[in-house]
Amino acid sequence: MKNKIALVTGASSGIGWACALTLAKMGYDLIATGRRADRLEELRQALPEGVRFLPLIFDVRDQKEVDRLLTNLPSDWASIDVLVNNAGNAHGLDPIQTGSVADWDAMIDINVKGLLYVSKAIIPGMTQRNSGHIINIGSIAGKEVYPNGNVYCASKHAVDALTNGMRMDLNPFGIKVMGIHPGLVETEFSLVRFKGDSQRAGTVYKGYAPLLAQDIADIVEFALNRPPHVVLADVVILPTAQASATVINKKLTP
Ligand code: NDP
Ligand code: 8X3
Repeated sequence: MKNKIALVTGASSGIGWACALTLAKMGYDLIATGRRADRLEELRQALPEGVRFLPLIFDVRDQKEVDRLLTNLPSDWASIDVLVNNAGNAHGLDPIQTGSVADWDAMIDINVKGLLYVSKAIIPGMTQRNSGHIINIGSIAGKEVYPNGNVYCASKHAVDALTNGMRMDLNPFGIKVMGIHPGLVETEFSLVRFKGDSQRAGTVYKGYAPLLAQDIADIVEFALNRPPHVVLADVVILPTAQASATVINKKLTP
């Protein structure tokens, strides 16, 4: 029997990488996307032997390119069973009065519009087949707002709203739609947020045990292993040391 096919956006790093690897280990054929081709080649090397793998290099902001690549997949890749909308980042951590328009554009264009562009290309195949599972990676920042998080939080609130809206609209087709909303996960996220300042990025994860990207991939695996009548609609996952977006116990040693 033909393997199922999973597409993970932002698989070149962090949560997306861990999800991609986990899906491959679960036996899915894997489409992995990102802008960094070299990283996707590294991912290929890390996959179990024999996994069918299709790396696609594009910026999720480029709607024409997203559409061109994802609606013209080779026929043996076109029936996507699982879509993990993960690509995204925070850009900056500034009060609204001094925030950068370029950062705002990046977060809205990548985290919100990019997710929509990818979904728009993939959903028609799922509705045609009356099956599929969409997993949107939101954030605790999509459930709460924190100081200086303004536009990042808004973008992740949008992801939360879109996830719920997708679940409603796709309900007649039996398509499962899930949101996963992590707290602090140690990835390249803070390095991107602080524009390559590794010292500042490192402090975010000091003094407590943050989540690992694999913790999120484990939720994906659990969700996909539920029987057909069950969807995990909404999961918030935090490090034990984190009680909310702003309450983090940095004295709680693991
Ligand atoms: P990373 O920076 O490690 O990974 C981000 C991924 O997104 C990379 O693979 C990157 O690929 C991809 N990406 C970013 N911008 C674009 C773009 N314009 N076009 C295509 N791909 C893009 O961070 P995380 O793994 O932590 O982040 C993954 C998701 O998890 C994000 O949506 C983030 O908001 C969310 N999240 C993260 C948390 C954390 O604490 N780390 C907590 C809650 C949610 P490339 O650069 O190769 O394009
Ligand atoms: C990433 C988690 O708290 O840095 O979405 O916004 S947080």
